[in-house]
Amino acid sequence: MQWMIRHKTRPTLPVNTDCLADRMKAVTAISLLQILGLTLCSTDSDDKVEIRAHHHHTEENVAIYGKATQSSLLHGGGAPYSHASNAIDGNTEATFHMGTCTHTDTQNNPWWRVDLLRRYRITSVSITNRKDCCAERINGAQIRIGDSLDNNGNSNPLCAVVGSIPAGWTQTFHCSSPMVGRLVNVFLPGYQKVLTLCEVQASAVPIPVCSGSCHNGR
Ligand SMILES: [Ca+2]
Repeated sequence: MQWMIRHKTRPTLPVNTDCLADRMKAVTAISLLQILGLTLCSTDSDDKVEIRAHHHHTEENVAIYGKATQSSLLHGGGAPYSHASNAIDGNTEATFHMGTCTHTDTQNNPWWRVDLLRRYRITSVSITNRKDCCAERINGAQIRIGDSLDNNGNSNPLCAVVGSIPAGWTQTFHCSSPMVGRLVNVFLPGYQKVLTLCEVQASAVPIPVCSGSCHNGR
């Protein structure tokens, strides 16, 4: 029987466990690595175990690490203030002309999306609403989380629906249970709508990447 200990920055180290002493060393090493916060994963073979670095993360806003896009851009002179990335610039200033809010054109079913670039377990999403006007525009927006780009991601599972957010306020919407995905959409269904978001924050922890099933951390 052979145990394989892998680390993403180190070569694979075969450990011969043919005798009891070597087996005990391997078990001790695995236990120590688990204590250090590494993830133990099994491969398809019962004879191999993979150990991957996995830090025990606390929740944080992961949206700022992502890449944002939206269904349209306000036309005319306001366009430079309206880009999708303004909702993940880490700035909750809510006066539109400060240049840290998004703004679609007037259209049917506008949407905004952030690709988090990896999968996370997301517990809540916070939205900062525009302060200087038009606070009611956000009413009815749907927060959707998942991995599919079908319908631009707007058909992914629903986390929450925005009732209303007072002008300039940041309001947090908790999914009924944590949701896994790399895409977070804010979708505003309806005829001739405008979607403006001054900041979107997704509170989440990363999902460990394992080739097999993970026994510690998932
Ligand atoms: Ca912002």
